[in-house]
Amino acid sequence: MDTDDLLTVFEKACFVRSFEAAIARAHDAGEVPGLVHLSDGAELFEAALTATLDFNKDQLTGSHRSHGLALLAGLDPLAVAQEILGRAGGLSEGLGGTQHLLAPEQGFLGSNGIVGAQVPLAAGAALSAKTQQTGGIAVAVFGDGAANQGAVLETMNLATVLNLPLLFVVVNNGYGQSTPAAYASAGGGVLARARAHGLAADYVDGAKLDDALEVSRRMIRWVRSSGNPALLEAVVPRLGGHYHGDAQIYRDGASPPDPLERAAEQLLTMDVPQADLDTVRARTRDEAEEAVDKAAAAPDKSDTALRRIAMEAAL
Ligand SMILES: Cc1ncc(C[n+]2csc(CCOP(=O)(O)OP(=O)(O)O)c2C)c(N)n1
Repeated sequence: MDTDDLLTVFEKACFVRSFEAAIARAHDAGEVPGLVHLSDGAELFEAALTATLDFNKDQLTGSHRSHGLALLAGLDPLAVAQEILGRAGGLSEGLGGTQHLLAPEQGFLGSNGIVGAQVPLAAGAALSAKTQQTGGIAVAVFGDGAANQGAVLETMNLATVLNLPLLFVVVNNGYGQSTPAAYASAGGGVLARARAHGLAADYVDGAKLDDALEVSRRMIRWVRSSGNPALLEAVVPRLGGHYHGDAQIYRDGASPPDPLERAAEQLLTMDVPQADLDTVRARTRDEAEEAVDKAAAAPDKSDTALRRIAMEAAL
């Protein structure tokens, strides 16, 4: 595996981690309407997955936990931050917010607050790519909880029946909110269910840098060349709560290893100097913080602000 490719994935994942840390601080300061769901632990896998996509012709959809995917699709971090903070200049002028990030013209068909709803939308994009022969594919990223949704299972069926170039990606972080994945899923797990629907299906340890990149590449290339659907289950740790501020009383004290730390260790063994890793971390932190600070300075367009204006007008 090429060291530069792995380092690029590491850098993108570090950027997402720093960006969301800055979003969490903005949330603590009361700058973000609603709850924010951070991708702590999934950044590395999601950076590897998206590295192989071509956002000129592919379309990506994600769940309520998709700040990282929006950034990794190449959207302007300032516009993403402005959207999350409900500010002018956001992707949807601040009216969508954290769970409704959207830029289909840039290959990001959107994140979605309805668990599982992004999956049939991706099937539509895959059908469009197939019909118009663009060579593009669609990728739907969703959680282990969403894997139990009827719409997701129906989409597996439809994708096989229609031979859609659609990659289902289950980011299994072990929990659906506070419910352990193992408790909530019947039928031998999501891989068995996918195969029962006729999909090619594979698993990857999403906390391992080289595996994450290699398996993502293989699956994406296969979907693109065959035009058929497939499912990839990536197991990742959920390093934080379901949402930022979740007290997590349903979890025991053991904290899983951080994939970014593991990736840094691997890169060191590949003779990447410690100083380079430090530079990557510092650069991504500065860039991420600059975007979120700038966003906070933009005019508030969220419905919190609109409600406040309406209430003031009524007084
Ligand atoms: C249709 C629907 N049902 C329930 C909810 C409430 N809800 C929000 S996130 C969530 C858990 C989703 O778990 P998972 O799909 O594993 O994603 P994760 O949060 O772990 O990323 C639930 C039940 C919702 N938003 N939409």
